[in-house]
Amino acid sequence: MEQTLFIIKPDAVGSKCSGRILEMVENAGFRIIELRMFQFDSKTASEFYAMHKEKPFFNDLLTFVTSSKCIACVLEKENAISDLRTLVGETDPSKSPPATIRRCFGTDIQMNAVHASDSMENAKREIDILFG
Ligand code: FUP
Repeated sequence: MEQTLFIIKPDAVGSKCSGRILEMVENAGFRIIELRMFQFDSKTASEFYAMHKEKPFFNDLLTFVTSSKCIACVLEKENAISDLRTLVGETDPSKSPPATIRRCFGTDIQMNAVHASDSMENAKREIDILFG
């Protein structure tokens, strides 16, 4: 069964939306097979977001994701990676379709509530960083 990595980011944990977000995930057919609350340190966040390290938003992104606790889950489902990206929506919450997690709980392109792996390769890499 396909697995993907899902993170509820500091904005959504801080605004007490974690329960409602996990309810949406389970109602969409995903099984939570691992779950942990953690806080990114700079080194782990840099490794996790390494593909963005030349981007202008990289430093702000690191400051945000390391600011307080996150909840990370390994989710399992057939077609988990693609189906979770659909449930999550676009990077910018205001451009996300209604009933997507980011449209419901995101604030802006940085504080967009959640992370979902975008490929099988990244799912494996990200699960290894946070659960390996
Ligand atoms: P996504 O796959 O939708 O999470 O988006 P990206 O991989 O493109 O970006 C990863 C994270 O970088 C986003 F969740 C938020 C942050 N980001 C910004 O802060 N500003 C931007 O312009 C783009 C992304």
